[in-house]
Amino acid sequence: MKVESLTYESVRVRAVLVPLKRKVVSRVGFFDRWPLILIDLQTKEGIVGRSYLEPYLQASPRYIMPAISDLVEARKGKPLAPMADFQAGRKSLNLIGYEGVAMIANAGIDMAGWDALAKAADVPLAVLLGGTVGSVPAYNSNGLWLTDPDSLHDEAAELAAEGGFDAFKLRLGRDQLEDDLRAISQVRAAVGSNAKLMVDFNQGLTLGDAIRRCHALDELGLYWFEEPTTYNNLEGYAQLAAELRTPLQLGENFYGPRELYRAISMRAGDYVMPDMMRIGGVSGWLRSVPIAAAAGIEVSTHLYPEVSAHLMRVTETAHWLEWQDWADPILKEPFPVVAGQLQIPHRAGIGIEWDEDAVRRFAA
Ligand code: SMN
Ligand code: MG
Repeated sequence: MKVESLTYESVRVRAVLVPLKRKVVSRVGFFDRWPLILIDLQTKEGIVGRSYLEPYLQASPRYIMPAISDLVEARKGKPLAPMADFQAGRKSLNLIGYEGVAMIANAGIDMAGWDALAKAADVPLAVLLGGTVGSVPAYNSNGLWLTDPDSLHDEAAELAAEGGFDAFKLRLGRDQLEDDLRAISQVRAAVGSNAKLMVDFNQGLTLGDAIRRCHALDELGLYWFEEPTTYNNLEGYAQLAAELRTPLQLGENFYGPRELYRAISMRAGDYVMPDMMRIGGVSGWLRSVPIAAAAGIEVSTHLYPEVSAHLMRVTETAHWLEWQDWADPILKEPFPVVAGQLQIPHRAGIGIEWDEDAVRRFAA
C-alpha cells in the first residue's frame, strides 16, 4: 500500500476574546478577557489540524493572523512536514526577525500541522511521538494574582477544589515585602504547608530589588522563584541562581531552542518552562527539551495545557504542567483534571475541537 503524506491546502484563522473567571492582575499586565487565535489548517486530503495561540494583547491577532495566512499560502500544494517546515518557516521570515510575530505565526501552524498528522495516523499526538496517553502532574495557575492578600485564602481553597490540586502558582512582587509575606501565609493557611507554591514575579523587579526580595523569601520553602527580573538579563539570572537556595525558574520567554541553550549554558536557571507559542510549537519543543535533559534540567510547561500535556509524556525531564482553563470556553470537550493531574483523552491528534456556538459568541 502506498502511504501518502498530507498536503497544505489553506488555513482559517479566527480571533476570539473569552471572559476570564478571575481577572489577571500581574506585572505583565491586567487582563479581564483573554485573546485567542484559532487555527484550522486544511489539508488537501481533507484532514483539518487545529491549534490555538494565546497572544496576550487584544489587538495582536490583527497582525499575527495575516502572517499565518501568508505562511500557509506559500506552502499550498507542498507536503506537510512540520519538523522541516519549522526551520524553513523561520528562515523565510528571518528578515523581520527570528522572534516575535515571525516565531508565533510559525508555532501556531506547527501545532496545527502536528495535530493533522496525528489525526491522519488516527492516534493521539503523544502516541505519534512515541509515548502513551495518560495523566500529567499539574499545578493550578488560574488565580492568586497580585490582588488583596487577604482575598487569597478563599481563592486558594477554591483553586484546590478545581481538580484536587496540591500545587499552585502565586504571583509576587508587591511594593511591600510584608504584603508578599501575607499573601504566602494566606495561601498556606488554606492549602496546607505541604502544598507546593510556585511563585512568579513576572519580571517585575529590577535586579537589585530581585536580589533583595528573593533573599528575603529564600527560607520559606517556596517551590520555585519564576522570572524575578527582565527575562533576557541572563547574567543577572545566573547570579540569582548561584546565590539562592530556592530553585530559579525561567523560560516562558525563550524564542526557539537556541535561547534555551544559551540560558542553560549560562546556568541562568535551575528549571526551564518553554512556552509553546514562543519556543516554536511542537517542533520547537522537540528540538529544545533534549538540551535541557542533557544538562539535567527539569522542564515545565507554560500555558497551552492540552498540547503541552502530550509533549510532557515524551519529555525526558518532564516536571510540572501549568494548568489553566482559559481556553475552555471555546473547547468542545476540555481535558479533565483528576487529583491534580491533567488527563489526556483518547482522541486522535491533540484532542481539541471548537465549540462553534461559543466561537461565534466570543468572536473578536
Ligand atoms: C502569566 C501567564 C499569562 C498571563 C500573565 C502571566 C505567567 C505564567 O507568566 O507563568 O503563568
Ligand atoms: Mg510566568
